[in-house]
Amino acid sequence: MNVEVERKFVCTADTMKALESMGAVCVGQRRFHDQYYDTQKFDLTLKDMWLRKRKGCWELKCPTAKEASSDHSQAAALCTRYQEITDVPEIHRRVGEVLKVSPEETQTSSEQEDEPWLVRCGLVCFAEFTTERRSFTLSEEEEGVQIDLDQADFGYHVGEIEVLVPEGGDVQCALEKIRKTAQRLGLSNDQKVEGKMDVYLRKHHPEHYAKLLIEHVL
Ligand code: V4E
Repeated sequence: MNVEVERKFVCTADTMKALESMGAVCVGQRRFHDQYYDTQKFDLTLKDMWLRKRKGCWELKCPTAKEASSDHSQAAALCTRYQEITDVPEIHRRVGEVLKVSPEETQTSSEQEDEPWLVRCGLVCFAEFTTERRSFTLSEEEEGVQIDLDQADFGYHVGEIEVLVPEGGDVQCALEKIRKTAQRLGLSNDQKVEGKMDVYLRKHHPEHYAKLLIEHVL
Protein backbone atom coordinates (compact mmCIF):
# COMPACT_ATOMS: atom_id res chain seq x y z
CA MET A 1 0.00 0.00 0.00
CA ASN A 2 1.54 3.28 -1.10
CA VAL A 3 1.37 6.64 0.60
CA GLU A 4 0.92 9.43 -1.90
CA VAL A 5 2.65 12.63 -0.84
CA GLU A 6 1.77 15.58 -3.00
CA ARG A 7 1.63 19.30 -3.37
CA LYS A 8 -0.77 21.12 -5.67
CA PHE A 9 0.30 24.28 -7.45
CA VAL A 10 -0.97 26.92 -9.84
CA CYS A 11 0.39 26.21 -13.30
CA THR A 12 1.43 29.28 -15.32
CA ALA A 13 3.46 29.96 -18.46
CA ASP A 14 6.46 30.35 -16.11
CA THR A 15 5.92 26.79 -14.83
CA MET A 16 6.22 25.47 -18.38
CA LYS A 17 9.46 27.42 -18.88
CA ALA A 18 10.81 26.15 -15.55
CA LEU A 19 9.93 22.55 -16.47
CA GLU A 20 11.82 22.94 -19.74
CA SER A 21 14.89 24.45 -18.09
CA MET A 22 14.89 21.66 -15.47
CA GLY A 23 15.01 19.12 -18.29
CA ALA A 24 11.67 17.61 -17.25
CA VAL A 25 10.58 14.86 -19.61
CA CYS A 26 6.95 14.51 -20.68
CA VAL A 27 6.19 10.83 -20.04
CA GLY A 28 2.62 10.84 -21.21
CA GLN A 29 -0.63 12.52 -21.86
CA ARG A 30 -3.89 10.80 -20.97
CA ARG A 31 -7.52 11.46 -20.35
CA PHE A 32 -9.51 9.77 -17.58
CA HIS A 33 -12.97 9.98 -16.11
CA ASP A 34 -13.36 9.85 -12.33
CA GLN A 35 -16.54 8.91 -10.49
CA TYR A 36 -16.55 9.60 -6.75
CA TYR A 37 -18.90 7.70 -4.43
CA ASP A 38 -20.29 8.38 -0.98
CA THR A 39 -23.50 7.86 1.00
CA GLN A 40 -26.32 10.43 0.81
CA LYS A 41 -25.07 11.76 4.15
CA PHE A 42 -21.45 11.91 2.93
CA ASP A 43 -20.19 9.57 5.68
CA LEU A 44 -16.93 8.79 3.86
CA THR A 45 -15.79 12.23 2.74
CA LEU A 46 -16.61 13.71 6.16
CA LYS A 47 -13.94 11.27 7.39
CA ASP A 48 -11.62 12.41 4.60
CA MET A 49 -12.05 9.11 2.73
CA TRP A 50 -12.31 9.42 -1.06
CA LEU A 51 -13.69 6.45 -2.97
CA ARG A 52 -13.49 6.63 -6.71
CA LYS A 53 -13.64 4.61 -9.88
CA ARG A 54 -11.08 5.52 -12.53
CA LYS A 55 -10.66 3.59 -15.77
CA GLY A 56 -12.80 0.77 -14.36
CA CYS A 57 -10.69 0.38 -11.20
CA TRP A 58 -11.64 1.21 -7.63
CA GLU A 59 -9.33 3.40 -5.54
CA LEU A 60 -9.71 4.61 -1.97
CA LYS A 61 -7.68 7.46 -0.52
CA CYS A 62 -7.54 7.59 3.28
CA PRO A 63 -5.60 9.85 5.62
CA THR A 64 -2.41 8.28 6.95
CA ALA A 65 -2.01 7.64 10.67
CA LYS A 66 -0.57 10.80 12.17
CA GLU A 67 3.13 10.14 12.63
CA ALA A 68 5.27 12.26 14.93
CA SER A 69 6.87 14.48 12.33
CA SER A 70 9.74 16.80 12.95
CA ASP A 71 8.92 18.73 9.81
CA HIS A 72 6.58 21.57 10.74
CA SER A 73 7.77 23.77 7.88
CA GLN A 74 5.40 25.74 5.71
CA ALA A 75 6.60 23.69 2.71
CA ALA A 76 5.57 20.44 4.45
CA ALA A 77 2.23 21.96 5.47
CA LEU A 78 1.45 22.55 1.79
CA CYS A 79 1.69 18.81 1.12
CA THR A 80 -0.99 16.19 1.63
CA ARG A 81 -0.40 12.54 2.47
CA TYR A 82 -2.92 9.84 1.73
CA GLN A 83 -2.86 6.08 1.73
CA GLU A 84 -3.80 4.80 -1.70
CA ILE A 85 -5.72 1.54 -1.55
CA THR A 86 -6.46 -0.34 -4.76
CA ASP A 87 -7.05 -3.84 -3.36
CA VAL A 88 -10.83 -4.31 -3.69
CA PRO A 89 -11.40 -6.57 -0.62
CA GLU A 90 -9.40 -4.07 1.47
CA ILE A 91 -11.48 -1.19 0.07
CA HIS A 92 -14.67 -3.11 0.99
CA ARG A 93 -13.31 -3.74 4.50
CA ARG A 94 -12.35 -0.08 5.12
CA VAL A 95 -15.59 1.29 3.70
CA GLY A 96 -17.63 -1.32 5.63
CA GLU A 97 -15.87 -0.34 8.86
CA VAL A 98 -16.87 3.32 8.48
CA LEU A 99 -20.40 2.62 7.28
CA LYS A 100 -20.88 -0.15 9.87
CA VAL A 101 -21.76 -2.69 7.22
CA SER A 102 -20.57 -6.16 8.29
CA PRO A 103 -17.88 -7.93 6.24
CA GLU A 104 -20.41 -10.64 5.24
CA GLU A 105 -22.64 -7.94 3.82
CA THR A 106 -19.84 -6.21 1.93
CA GLN A 107 -18.52 -9.43 0.40
CA THR A 108 -19.28 -9.78 -3.28
CA SER A 109 -19.49 -12.97 -5.26
CA SER A 110 -17.40 -11.38 -7.95
CA GLU A 111 -15.15 -8.34 -7.90
CA GLN A 112 -16.73 -7.37 -11.21
CA GLU A 113 -20.11 -6.91 -9.54
CA ASP A 114 -20.07 -3.42 -8.10
CA GLU A 115 -23.77 -2.78 -8.05
CA PRO A 116 -24.82 -5.08 -5.14
CA TRP A 117 -21.98 -3.74 -3.00
CA LEU A 118 -22.85 -0.11 -3.76
CA VAL A 119 -26.52 -0.74 -2.96
CA ARG A 120 -25.77 -2.59 0.32
CA CYS A 121 -23.52 0.26 1.44
CA GLY A 122 -25.88 2.99 0.19
CA LEU A 123 -23.17 4.44 -2.03
CA VAL A 124 -24.04 6.78 -4.88
CA CYS A 125 -21.94 8.78 -7.31
CA PHE A 126 -21.75 12.39 -6.11
CA ALA A 127 -19.08 13.76 -8.44
CA GLU A 128 -17.78 12.92 -11.86
CA PHE A 129 -15.51 14.69 -14.23
CA THR A 130 -12.92 14.10 -16.93
CA THR A 131 -9.30 15.18 -16.64
CA GLU A 132 -6.73 15.68 -19.35
CA ARG A 133 -3.32 15.05 -17.73
CA ARG A 134 0.25 15.65 -18.91
CA SER A 135 2.87 13.94 -16.75
CA PHE A 136 6.54 14.83 -16.41
CA THR A 137 9.47 13.23 -14.63
CA LEU A 138 12.77 14.80 -13.59
CA SER A 139 16.35 13.66 -13.93
CA GLU A 140 18.03 11.33 -11.42
CA GLU A 141 18.49 14.17 -8.89
CA GLU A 142 14.82 14.04 -7.98
CA GLU A 143 14.14 10.38 -8.62
CA GLY A 144 10.55 9.30 -8.05
CA VAL A 145 9.10 12.79 -8.44
CA GLN A 146 6.25 13.11 -10.90
CA ILE A 147 4.73 16.39 -11.99
CA ASP A 148 1.19 16.28 -13.36
CA LEU A 149 -0.54 19.13 -15.14
CA ASP A 150 -4.31 18.59 -15.04
CA GLN A 151 -7.07 20.26 -17.01
CA ALA A 152 -10.50 19.27 -15.66
CA ASP A 153 -13.56 19.46 -17.91
CA PHE A 154 -15.26 21.93 -15.53
CA GLY A 155 -12.61 24.53 -16.31
CA TYR A 156 -10.02 24.09 -13.58
CA HIS A 157 -6.33 23.84 -14.34
CA VAL A 158 -3.97 22.65 -11.59
CA GLY A 159 -0.52 21.12 -11.21
CA GLU A 160 0.73 18.60 -8.68
CA ILE A 161 4.14 17.41 -7.57
CA GLU A 162 3.82 13.84 -6.37
CA VAL A 163 5.99 11.19 -4.76
CA LEU A 164 4.74 7.68 -4.01
CA VAL A 165 6.19 6.20 -0.84
CA PRO A 166 5.92 2.43 -0.37
CA GLU A 167 4.61 1.15 2.99
CA GLY A 168 7.12 1.95 5.73
CA GLY A 169 9.10 4.20 3.35
CA ASP A 170 10.63 7.57 4.07
CA VAL A 171 7.94 10.26 4.01
CA GLN A 172 10.42 12.95 5.13
CA CYS A 173 12.57 12.22 2.10
CA ALA A 174 9.50 12.58 -0.14
CA LEU A 175 8.63 15.92 1.49
CA GLU A 176 12.17 17.13 0.90
CA LYS A 177 12.08 16.11 -2.78
CA ILE A 178 8.79 17.96 -3.20
CA ARG A 179 10.18 21.04 -1.43
CA LYS A 180 13.22 21.11 -3.72
CA THR A 181 11.12 20.58 -6.84
CA ALA A 182 8.73 23.36 -5.82
CA GLN A 183 11.70 25.66 -5.31
CA ARG A 184 13.10 24.82 -8.74
CA LEU A 185 9.68 25.51 -10.25
CA GLY A 186 9.75 28.91 -8.59
CA LEU A 187 6.64 28.26 -6.46
CA SER A 188 6.04 30.41 -3.43
CA ASN A 189 5.39 28.79 -0.09
CA ASP A 190 2.60 31.02 1.07
CA GLN A 191 -0.47 29.59 -0.56
CA LYS A 192 -2.29 26.26 -0.35
CA VAL A 193 -3.75 25.50 -3.76
CA GLU A 194 -7.16 23.91 -4.20
CA GLY A 195 -7.54 20.48 -5.73
CA LYS A 196 -10.07 19.63 -8.44
CA MET A 197 -12.52 18.29 -5.87
CA ASP A 198 -12.58 21.57 -3.87
CA VAL A 199 -13.60 23.48 -6.96
CA TYR A 200 -16.10 20.82 -8.07
CA LEU A 201 -17.82 20.59 -4.67
CA ARG A 202 -18.02 24.34 -4.21
CA LYS A 203 -19.91 24.51 -7.49
CA HIS A 204 -22.05 21.35 -7.32
CA HIS A 205 -22.47 20.62 -3.57
CA PRO A 206 -21.94 23.96 -1.79
CA GLU A 207 -23.53 22.82 1.49
CA HIS A 208 -21.33 19.75 1.72
CA TYR A 209 -18.31 21.80 0.72
CA ALA A 210 -19.03 24.21 3.61
CA LYS A 211 -19.31 21.25 6.02
CA LEU A 212 -15.97 19.84 4.86
CA LEU A 213 -14.37 23.21 5.53
CA ILE A 214 -15.91 23.38 9.02
CA GLU A 215 -14.65 19.83 9.73
CA HIS A 216 -11.19 20.82 8.39
CA VAL A 217 -11.28 18.04 5.79
CA LEU A 218 -10.61 20.53 2.99
C1 V4E B 1 -7.51 13.17 -1.27
C2 V4E B 1 -8.60 14.03 -1.74
C3 V4E B 1 -9.37 13.73 -2.81
C4 V4E B 1 -9.27 12.58 -3.71
C5 V4E B 1 -8.61 13.02 -4.97
O1 V4E B 1 -7.30 13.33 -4.66
P1 V4E B 1 -6.44 14.22 -5.66
O2 V4E B 1 -5.02 14.09 -5.29
O3 V4E B 1 -6.98 15.59 -5.69
O4 V4E B 1 -6.74 13.48 -7.05
P2 V4E B 1 -6.08 13.73 -8.44
O5 V4E B 1 -6.97 13.14 -9.46
O6 V4E B 1 -5.77 15.19 -8.61
O7 V4E B 1 -4.66 13.05 -8.41
P3 V4E B 1 -4.21 11.51 -8.44
O8 V4E B 1 -5.03 10.77 -7.44
O9 V4E B 1 -4.38 11.01 -9.84
O10 V4E B 1 -2.76 11.57 -8.03
S1 V4E B 1 -10.52 14.91 -3.07
C6 V4E B 1 -9.99 15.79 -1.74
N1 V4E B 1 -8.96 15.21 -1.15
C7 V4E B 1 -8.35 15.84 -0.03
C8 V4E B 1 -7.41 16.93 -0.47
C9 V4E B 1 -7.05 17.93 0.41
N2 V4E B 1 -7.49 17.93 1.67
N3 V4E B 1 -6.23 18.94 0.03
C10 V4E B 1 -5.74 18.96 -1.22
C11 V4E B 1 -4.85 20.08 -1.66
N4 V4E B 1 -6.06 18.00 -2.11
C12 V4E B 1 -6.88 17.00 -1.75
